[in-house]
Order: sequence, then C-alpha cells, then structure tokens
Amino acid sequence: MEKWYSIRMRASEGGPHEKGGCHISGAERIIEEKELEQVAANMINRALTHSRGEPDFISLKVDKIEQEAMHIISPVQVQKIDNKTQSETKEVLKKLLAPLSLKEEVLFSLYDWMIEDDQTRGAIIVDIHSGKRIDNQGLSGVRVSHFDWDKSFRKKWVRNKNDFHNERRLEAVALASKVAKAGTICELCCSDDPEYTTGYVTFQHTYVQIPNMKKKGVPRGGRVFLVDASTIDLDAYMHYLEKTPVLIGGSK
Ligand code: PML
Ligand code: MG
Repeated sequence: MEKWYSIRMRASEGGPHEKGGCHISGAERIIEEKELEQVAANMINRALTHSRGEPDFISLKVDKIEQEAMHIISPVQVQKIDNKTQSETKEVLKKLLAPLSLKEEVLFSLYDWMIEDDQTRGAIIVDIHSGKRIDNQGLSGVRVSHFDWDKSFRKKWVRNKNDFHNERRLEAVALASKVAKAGTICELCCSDDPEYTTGYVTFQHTYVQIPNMKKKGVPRGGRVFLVDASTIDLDAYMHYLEKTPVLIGGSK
C-alpha cells in the first residue's frame, strides 16, 4: 500500500507572508514517501529561481495523509479561447460568462481587482449575487492545498493535449478541479508572475484558458471563487479547499 504525503512550499521576500513579506512562489504536491527528498529539493530550487524575486523566507511543510482520507475526483474539461490583446479581455469574459447570473459591474470590478491584487496570499470568496467578499480571511485569503494529479492518470490525460505539457498549467488544472468540486460556481485566475499573462476561468466544469489576462511585466494577480452565499456552507467549503486531500484521477 502506498504511503502518501502532502508537501507544501511557500516563499516570500521581506520576511514571512504573515509578517508582511511579499509573496514570491508557492507549490503543492501529494507524493509517495520515496519522492519526498527529490520533490523537496525541486521546490526549494523553484523558490530560489522565481522571476518574482529572491526570497529570504521559505517554508516547507510535509504531512502524512491517511489512505482513507484521500478523495479521488475527475479533472475539469479544458478549452482555450482566442484573446489577442488585453484591451479586449473584459468583453471576452463577459461573453464567455454570459450563461451565469453574474452582473456585468460585479464581473468587471472583480476582474479589475484580480489583475491588480498584490496583497492577498490566497483566493477570495465572493457571493455571486451581491459581488461582496464573504470569507473574512483578510490578507491571507484561502489557500487551496492538499491536491495533486495521480501520476499515471496525468500521463494518459496529457497524451492528446499538446497545450498541456506545461507544469504551471497542469498545477492550475488540478487546483481548478478541486475548486470546482467544492461547489464553486466560477473561478477567475490571473497569475502574479510578471512573465505569465495567460489566466483562466473555470465554470460549468470547464477550464478555459484566456491569453492576455493582464499586461506583460505586471507582478500582480489573484484568484476569485464565486459561490452562492445563500446555499453554501462556508466553513465546510473552506475546510475542503484547504485540508481535504484530493487526487485527480486514479484510484486508492
Ligand atoms: C499561477 O501562476 O499560479 C496561475 C497559473 C495560470 C495558468 C493559466 C494557463 O496557462 O492555463
Ligand atoms: Mg504563481
């Protein structure tokens, strides 16, 4: 029987995140015991070579996952839309998300917030009807944790997807799959990496890649989870996102 471990890295500059340090890099994996040393070394290397800067704080946490606690879920579907310039992005989002009951002013203000966010460490949770943030997590936000692809499932899944031989994208799809499974109506994401301008939205169980989500060179970005505040159990929702171990595909 496999022994599973969750391993998580976060790195910042100017002290730890919770003491005001600026976020540099983060990573999440669920792996077997024999991979721990190699993955830990890779994560530290990733933190030290990130384009957002040079960290002076790196936290690496490892904890064992009980086999019975593991949830197996399916990945979201994936799609890509053609969005040639950043000036068109708001209109592209409006068209794409037309099937949702989301007011235009709410969508646009969330988009404006997301591409300029340089404060919040995790995601914010927003009520789809009022457009108001409801998570009360302040600058820490909600950090989605304890998730990964099942390795052999991932190998098969990428086989006929030329666009998905990219670690960052694969991590984003795994995260988005957990977020969708939690009952999120729509996720909006823009990377805070200045070199990386492709973002995505996930809704109706589909991850849609959006080129030019922000302008190149901007070291800001964030994540928004839209939920129905009148039906969601917020504590259970956040607990699932942060604590429940989830493997994408595969079997126990
Ligand atoms: C991040 O850097 O954390 C966000 C990754 C977004 C990936 C979007 C894509 O290329 O599909
Ligand atoms: Mg990043």
